[in-house]
Amino acid sequence: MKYDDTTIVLPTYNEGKNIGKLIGMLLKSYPNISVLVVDDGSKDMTREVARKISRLYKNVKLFDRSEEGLERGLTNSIVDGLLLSRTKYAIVMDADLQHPAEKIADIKAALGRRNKIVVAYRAEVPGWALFRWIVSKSLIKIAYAVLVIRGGTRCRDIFSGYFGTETAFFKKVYLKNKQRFVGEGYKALFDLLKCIPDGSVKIAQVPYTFHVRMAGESKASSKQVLALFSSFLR
Ligand SMILES: Nc1nc2c(ncn2[C@@H]2O[C@H](COP(=O)(O)OP(=O)(O)O)[C@@H](O)[C@H]2O)c(=O)[nH]1
Ligand SMILES: [Mg+2]
Repeated sequence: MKYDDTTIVLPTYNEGKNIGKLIGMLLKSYPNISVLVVDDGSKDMTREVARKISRLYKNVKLFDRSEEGLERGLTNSIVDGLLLSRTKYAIVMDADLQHPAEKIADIKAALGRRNKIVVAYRAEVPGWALFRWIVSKSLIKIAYAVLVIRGGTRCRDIFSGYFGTETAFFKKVYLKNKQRFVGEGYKALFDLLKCIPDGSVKIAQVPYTFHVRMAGESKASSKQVLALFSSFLR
C-alpha cells in the first residue's frame, strides 16, 4: 500500500521518552508517510527530538504551537494538525506508544474504501485502575446519550484518540462548526461526531488493544471532564 497520501498527526506534551521511538517505527513500517508532530510547549526533549528528525526526513514536520503563542489544548492541537495536513488522509494517534502503529495499515485501507472517518476502538484495555475505568465508562454512557439526543454519528469508541479521516471532509465539517469544538478538551473525535448527522457519511471501525503507558505521564485530569461537559452543551 502507498502511504504518501497520508499524514500521521501526533499531538505531544512531554513525550521526550516516546516520540523518537514512535517516529522511528512509523518511518520503518510506512516509508513516505508524512508525520506532523503538534507540540504545546513541552518542558522536556520532545521538541528537540522532533526537530532533529525533521531535519533528516523531509516528510517529518514539527508544529510548535507555543512558539506561535497559541492556546494550549489537546483538541486545539489535533484540529491544527488536521488543518495543516496536506495529504488526502490524516490519522491522529497518541504519541505515547499506547496506540499500536500496526493498525495504521487497517485504518488507511478503510479510508481508501471511501469511509470519511475510521475509528480505532479499544477492544481491550489492560491494566487500567478500577476508578479510572468506572469514570471513563460512565462518561462514555452519558456522551453516547448526548450523541443520540443531538442526532450525531455514533460508533463503538466515541472517545477514541486514534482515528483517521479524509482531510477535506474534516476541514469542511470543522469550518462550519468551529464553535462546537472545545479546544482545551481531550475528546476531539466526540466533538467531530457531534457535528456529523447520523447516517450522513460512511464510517468504519478497527479494533486495537490499548497499551499501558511505559514512559512519561498521562496528562488527563478533572479539567478535561469539565471540558467534556461543556462540549455536551455546544
Ligand atoms: N499538543 C498537546 N498534546 C497533548 C496535550 N495533552 C496531552 N497531549 C498528548 O496527547 C496524547 C494523549 O495524552 P495522554 O496524556 O496520554 O492521555 P491519556 O492516554 O488519556 O492518558 C499524548 O501524545 C500526549 O502527549 C496538550 O495539551 N497538547
Ligand atoms: Mg496516553
